[in-house]
Amino acid sequence: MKPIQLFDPASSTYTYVLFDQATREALIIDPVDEQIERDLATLREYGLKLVWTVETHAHADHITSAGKLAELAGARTAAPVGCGIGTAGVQLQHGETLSFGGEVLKALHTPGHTEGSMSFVWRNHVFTGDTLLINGCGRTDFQSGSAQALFHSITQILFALPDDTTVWPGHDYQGRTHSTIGQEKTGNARVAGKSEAEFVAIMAALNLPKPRRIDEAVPANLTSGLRHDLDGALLMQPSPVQGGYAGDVSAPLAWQWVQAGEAVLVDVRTDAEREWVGFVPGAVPLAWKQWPGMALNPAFDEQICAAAAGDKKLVLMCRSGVRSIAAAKRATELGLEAYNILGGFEGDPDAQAQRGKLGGWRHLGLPWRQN
Ligand SMILES: N[C@@H](CCC(=O)N[C@@H](CS)C(=O)NCC(=O)O)C(=O)O
Ligand SMILES: [Fe+2]
Repeated sequence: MKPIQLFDPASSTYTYVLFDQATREALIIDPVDEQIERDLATLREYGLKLVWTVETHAHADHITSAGKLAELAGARTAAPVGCGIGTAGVQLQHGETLSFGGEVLKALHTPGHTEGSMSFVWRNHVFTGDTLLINGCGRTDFQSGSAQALFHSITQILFALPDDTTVWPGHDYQGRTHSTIGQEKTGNARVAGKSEAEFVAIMAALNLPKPRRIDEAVPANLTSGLRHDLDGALLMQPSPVQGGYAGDVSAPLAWQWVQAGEAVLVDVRTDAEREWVGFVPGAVPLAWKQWPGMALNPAFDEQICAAAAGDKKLVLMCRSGVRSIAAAKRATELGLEAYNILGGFEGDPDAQAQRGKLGGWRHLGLPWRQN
């Protein structure tokens, strides 16, 4: 079985779609924002259900469509833990796997092009991102790149794979599509037969111009591509409100704050709702019930103050973003900095219609589980 290989001519980026033949569950590696219509059409054409979007690294030359694909196709987002992509629902560790149907993709930490870069193994294929290119390799002069680390990643990690493993690179600037580990071991001009010192000298002498879109692309990619357009910019800022609490935040921004240790997520749905629909890992469960006495409920007050642990922001989530406003107002009365998560866990159909997006926590690729 082979991956579907797709090409973005503007950035010479390869995107890969892998799928399980029996269940039609699919995974996409390094999707490009401008190609989202092509990618959705590809999924439709093959009859696939996208379950994962995966990044090899935070790209410097194009913007990912991961956040949009999560919303439009219902996929979950995964990215290497060392890349700082705070909005990705799964922060991949070395050796970790992702399943799609009966198929498994395994993450290998291959730093060098960037500190967090990963390659991914599926059957006898390896998706090398910009770690190993055909007869080349990614540059190492930005994003905590390191020629020493790259040499180690290529020669010790990737070259340890069987020689007949097919290499699918993140880019090719000369129209080549794939190679093998064996071919790169013997023929890659930068590494074959080279010492680490020779490799480091080659990389130091490259003097490549800065990628054209780096200043725009890297920040956008740190939020799964959600920051670069007007809507995305709005998604990644709290919107102030008049009504007695700190503001409204999108689920991706709330999640980024939680990942950064700045905020605590409080799930104000009931236990029964959580069990029925789904949990967010690490959220503090503290139900806000819609009855008049709730605003003077000492147990709620005590627990929400404890959740804030002194000075953390609180981000409050309910099913569709209504009860969480009442709860945020009460927390504000108690002197806490409390925000409402727009759309809640499920998404508010009216709000979605008005804003055109904001599908709620579980449609945005953020982490949740069934029980
Ligand atoms: N001209 C391209 C440069 C792209 C570039 O620098 N690509 C990186 C990967 S993000 C790389 O490692 N290129 C290796 C090379 O050009 O040899 C642009 O402006 O986007
Ligand atoms: Fe790159």
